[in-house]
Amino acid sequence: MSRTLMSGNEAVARGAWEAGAAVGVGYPGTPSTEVLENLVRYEGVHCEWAPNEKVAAEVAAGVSMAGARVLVTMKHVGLNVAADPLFTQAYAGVGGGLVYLVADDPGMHSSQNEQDTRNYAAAAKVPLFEPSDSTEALAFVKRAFEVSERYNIPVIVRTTTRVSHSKSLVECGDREQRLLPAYQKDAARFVMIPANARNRRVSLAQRLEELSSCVESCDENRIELRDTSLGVITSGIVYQYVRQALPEASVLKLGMVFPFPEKLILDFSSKVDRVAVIEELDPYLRLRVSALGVGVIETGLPCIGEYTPGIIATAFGVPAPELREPIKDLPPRPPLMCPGCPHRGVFYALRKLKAIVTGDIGCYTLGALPPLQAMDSCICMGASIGMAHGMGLVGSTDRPVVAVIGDSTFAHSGLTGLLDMVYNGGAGTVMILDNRTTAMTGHQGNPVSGITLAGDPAPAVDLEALVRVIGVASVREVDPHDPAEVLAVLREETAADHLSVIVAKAPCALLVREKADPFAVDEDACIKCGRCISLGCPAISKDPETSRAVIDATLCVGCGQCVRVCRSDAIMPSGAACDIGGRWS
Ligand SMILES: Cc1ncc(C[n+]2csc(CCOP(=O)(O)OP(=O)(O)O)c2C)c(N)n1
Repeated sequence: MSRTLMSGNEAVARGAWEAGAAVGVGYPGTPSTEVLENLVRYEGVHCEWAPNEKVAAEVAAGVSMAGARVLVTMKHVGLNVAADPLFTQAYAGVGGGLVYLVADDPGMHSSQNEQDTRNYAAAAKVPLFEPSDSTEALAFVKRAFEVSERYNIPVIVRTTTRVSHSKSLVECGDREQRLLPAYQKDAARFVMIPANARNRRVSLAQRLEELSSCVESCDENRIELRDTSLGVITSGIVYQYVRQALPEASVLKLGMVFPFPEKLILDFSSKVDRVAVIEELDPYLRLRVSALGVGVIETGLPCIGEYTPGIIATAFGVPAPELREPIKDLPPRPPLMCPGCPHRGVFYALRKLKAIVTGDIGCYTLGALPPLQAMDSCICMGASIGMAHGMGLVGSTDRPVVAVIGDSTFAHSGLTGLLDMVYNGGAGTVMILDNRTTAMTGHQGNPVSGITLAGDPAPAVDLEALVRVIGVASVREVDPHDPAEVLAVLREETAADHLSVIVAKAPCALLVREKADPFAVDEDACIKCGRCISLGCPAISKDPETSRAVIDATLCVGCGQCVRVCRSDAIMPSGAACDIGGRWS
């Protein structure tokens, strides 16, 4: 046994390894991404990225059916994608233990919505554990594997951003050695035709009944009696906040929140004068506690966003615990595309085209922000193509409609949208921004990038060949660092009456190790038109005295986009004449 400082994500990975998991599979998404990136470093466990969460859950279902333990990871919105296999897997049950690590993001630090995965556990009828720190993250994952096998059911471990990314001490143990049983067909369990599913539905009810007694006495749910004038029912990271804000209060700390421990709630409530329920996001616990007839005091705490110990203390009219305050008056740092980002040239051209852009999720979503502001929608991964098709069906605008999607997002859920357009005769324009990586979540490999999670080479899907073979009429490739070329091709394709895919191909600027020579502005030649500045490159600014453009040589990576959009040939490397092609006319 050794004690180590670990983040919640590192501890989840350690827990899966110690539990003897044979496979880890998932799709990246903050705050869950580092789980697999850590698990892959351990001996004896195979880890891989799937193109999306549904596929990840299905791979996990196969591993489990083959008798081995498996961890499947995703962020909260990923469970929307994986919900289909999860709900029916609960009926079928498991072979080897099957644990879903689902990371919620209260406050939407890096997500398109706030979702409370506890509701999914209740809806899919699968047990859910909620660790409040790294120690519990490790322990609960191991316990989740035991529960999964003992009760023959997939289990969710739900973390939130603060648990995933905060560090605390954990006790590391050894890896459980597990033998792989010989495969035995059990079609009545795994073939979910209605006749079998009806039986499994009854079986699921029985398994939940057995689990109901487990939650009443499990170690993960515990009563901490202190001053009995106030009893707080809580779970997850909020337990830590409650301990800081209300150190005297008695607490019922729930580590397993589905099935719901009704007897334990009633027992705790009978021991305290007043009951408060404190939880982030949805009133998951509060509604269930109230339904038992327990009077719950009004705290006025919101169901939106993240809590802090201070927010809880204020709600209870007690002094906020002394914590380090965030530094005030820091200069605002809005998210920006990096210098040399290939997405910038694409959005510059789309803005010039005055296109309606149905966007998608990735670094390129920053094209929605000033100064480019060239995106009209971003709903969920893969939505761009279906939305462009939908707009085309109504035909309410003369402006060209262009769907813009990244390579990882296209592999995740864009291909089916494109199939829909081909199938239904959609005549629109789709741009796939192929920067060879899943940049937004930290450069994970994907089916287009040619690299596996373990860092090994993989076949890289030929996007042009792929879209051609499914029936896209026109397939073009452009250099996104050449906005004039992008605009010219966009003009041609949006004017044509056919379905086209334009692949903008250039690696993510952060993957280009060799920085090209920086560019500089010739002060005499600059006519202060502001075109280069409207690219929104962090390396270019306006000199407050002369209003001329200035390039910060320490930031410039020499991508040449500004050279190409300059009206007066004022941008060049080291003062020399620049022979870069593709100038904007
Ligand atoms: C269902 C779902 N899963 C995961 C995520 C997290 N996520 C957001 S964008 C993205 C992929 C971005 O990669 P890509 O499309 O290649 O664009 P890039 O960032 O490289 O420009 C991921 C994994 C999410 N928002 N929704």
